[in-house]
Amino acid sequence: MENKLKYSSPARNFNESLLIGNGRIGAAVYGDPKKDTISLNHDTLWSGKPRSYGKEGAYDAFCRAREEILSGNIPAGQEIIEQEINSEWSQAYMPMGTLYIEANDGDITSYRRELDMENAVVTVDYTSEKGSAKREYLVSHPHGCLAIRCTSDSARDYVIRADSKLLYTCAAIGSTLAVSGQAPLTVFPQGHLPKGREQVEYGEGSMGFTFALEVKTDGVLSSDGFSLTVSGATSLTLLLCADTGYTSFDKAPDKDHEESVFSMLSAIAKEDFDLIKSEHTKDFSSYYNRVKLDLCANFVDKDTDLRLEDRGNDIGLYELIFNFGRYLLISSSRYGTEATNLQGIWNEHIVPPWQSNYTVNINTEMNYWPVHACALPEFFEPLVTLIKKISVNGRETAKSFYNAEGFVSHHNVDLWGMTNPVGKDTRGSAVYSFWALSSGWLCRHLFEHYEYTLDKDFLRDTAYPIMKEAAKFYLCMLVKDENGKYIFTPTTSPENRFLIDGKRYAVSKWSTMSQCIIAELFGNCVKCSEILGVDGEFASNLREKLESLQMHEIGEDGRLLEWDVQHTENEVNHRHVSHLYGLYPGEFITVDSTPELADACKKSLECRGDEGTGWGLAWKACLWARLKDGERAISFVDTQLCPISYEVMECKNWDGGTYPNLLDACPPFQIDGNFGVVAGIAEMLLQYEDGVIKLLPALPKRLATGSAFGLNVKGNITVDMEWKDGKLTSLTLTSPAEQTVTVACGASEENLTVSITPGKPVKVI
Ligand code: FUC
Repeated sequence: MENKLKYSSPARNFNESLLIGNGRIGAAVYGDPKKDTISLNHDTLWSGKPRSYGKEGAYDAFCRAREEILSGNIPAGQEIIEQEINSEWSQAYMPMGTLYIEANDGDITSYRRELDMENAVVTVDYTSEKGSAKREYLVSHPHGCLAIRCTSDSARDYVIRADSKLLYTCAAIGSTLAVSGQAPLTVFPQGHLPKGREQVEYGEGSMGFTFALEVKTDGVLSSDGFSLTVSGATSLTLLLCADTGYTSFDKAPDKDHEESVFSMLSAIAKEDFDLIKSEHTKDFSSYYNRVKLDLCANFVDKDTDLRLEDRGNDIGLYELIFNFGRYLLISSSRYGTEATNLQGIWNEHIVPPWQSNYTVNINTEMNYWPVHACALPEFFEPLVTLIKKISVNGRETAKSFYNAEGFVSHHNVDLWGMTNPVGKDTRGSAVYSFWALSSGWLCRHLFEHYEYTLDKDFLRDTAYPIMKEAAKFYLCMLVKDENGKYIFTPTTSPENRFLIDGKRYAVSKWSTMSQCIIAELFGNCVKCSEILGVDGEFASNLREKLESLQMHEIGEDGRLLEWDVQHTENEVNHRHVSHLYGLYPGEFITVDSTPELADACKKSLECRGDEGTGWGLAWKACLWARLKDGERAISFVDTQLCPISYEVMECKNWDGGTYPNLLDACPPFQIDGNFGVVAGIAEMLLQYEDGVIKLLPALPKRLATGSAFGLNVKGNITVDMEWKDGKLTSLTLTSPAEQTVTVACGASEENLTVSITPGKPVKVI
């Protein structure tokens, strides 16, 4: 199994650095022995503070906009939305600081840099004029710190410094170096600077932060007040803790972070690096090794960045990208931490691309697509935390913008749980911001968590109460159209536009994705009511709406309709494929049960083309896998593995790929594609469709022989399987829940019925 990323030179920028993290602290390691750079993040360090999520006059404007759209005047309706409804932007995820380790090594004669994903340790082994040396870097979850050890066979001198791009002060005293600072109160997104404002503004009440490190060495330690100097050391250990003022999304960030950092640091300062490392690797590998994918690849003795050139032939790369996504998930989404944002927990920019926020019209959801299939249900909890925030703040938004019950969120969320549509005073903003469906989409994840884990307590106490409030919002909003169908209106289809008289518009009477998300939420609420034996009347109301809810339609050209009418699209190859939600992640369309709709999806995909952003490619891999076309599915993984130079920092043509450090290039770096591709590969091997477990449903020829151990499927079932020349040769199912399941193997029509006894592996084949 491929578990290592390997390089023969230090990173030149972030896109070549190696990422480590414990969900809270994130670090990007550059690994240059002479001047090492380690950029640091903390998952709660964001600009901003709690605010209100309503807007005066918004509901009145909404009513007027709705009237215009329903009467066919899209330009007038969209104008009202953009001028009178759209509101404040989200805040941004901040870089915390950078740590530098300088050493007097002289010329380097040999160099290796590796990330061992199974143990979550980065190592740099090198030889310089002074002899050989090694560096190890890890972020420990059990000890809550970043730990770095530099060892060498002869003495070295080091200088250790730190700084931050935010407002900060730095102090070095004794063996400690500490940085304290303040995040901005407001960061405006790139390209959206209101007149008379600064891109980055500081002000009262924003988030403070501290990080501090303790040095342990056999050398002589001194300091000049700002940096630490170590002379004549063969061993140097740095232990770093960090914290911010954040306590809760609805409270001023006023925690004493300095006090908390120093108490954490003093608690671990005595710990030996070897002990920290052994507890860390034990902890990390226990999650990482839950799943094992072996595609019988030949060993390739090449640096990882060079292997990307041979994508499509180098089978081990599929294992590597699959394992890397799981590695990133375990490193960034620990129980009790914040959900992974656009850049996971790793961001170096003070004005990051798209604020490094939660973009919830595909990106955040994609981050959590692989979590259950890859047997990491605990790592889903941070998303629940995020959903809980919006379920509170979104009540104000529902009331203020729509005069509706329940709660709603739009396309952006931040640490503070913002829920309003963004794009204040911005012409053209409706295409991304006027989309009130993320609260519905996020609820699919809550119900899915139950379906995988069968955790009824979670369903009763957490998932269903939130789902019900989300459903109430859409219930209030539905109106009957002239055909007697319930529609959610007006809306958009993220982030696509169509042409009217040669001009681009985005707001429509209804969109397929909006309808699908509502249908799914209502359907799942009905299931909850049955499982929990509650809310019978509410469920009947939902059932009644479901019967007349506008759903999929096929256009004259055989494609699935994206909007209420077959508009001429502004961009036929648009990167989003929102109207295919019902195929993936939704479960409305399958090749067997709805073949016509499946064909329409195929046509839509063909027409959209085979290019895309990193996440767009991953989504298409999942969609083709659901269409049972393994060859097409894997071709998107190959395109995603297309090397993107470390120097490419922004998007030009939405051509996605992979940076040298295997991070997904939207471009720029966006972590969603790394997670989406894991889901895509898992979908090729295992699906759950219409109550049937489908094994190897979309197996590409080049993955004809292999094994996968530990993948999970709905029903709390763990699947271990081996296959040879495209045929399943061994299958074992295990579950803590007694149940009888139906299993279909490969393309064969024959279904098997399997009875599972709790905790006892059942060998089916
Ligand atoms: C949506 C996408 C972009 C990008 C951004 C973060 O706006 O359309 O491609 O992923 O989110």
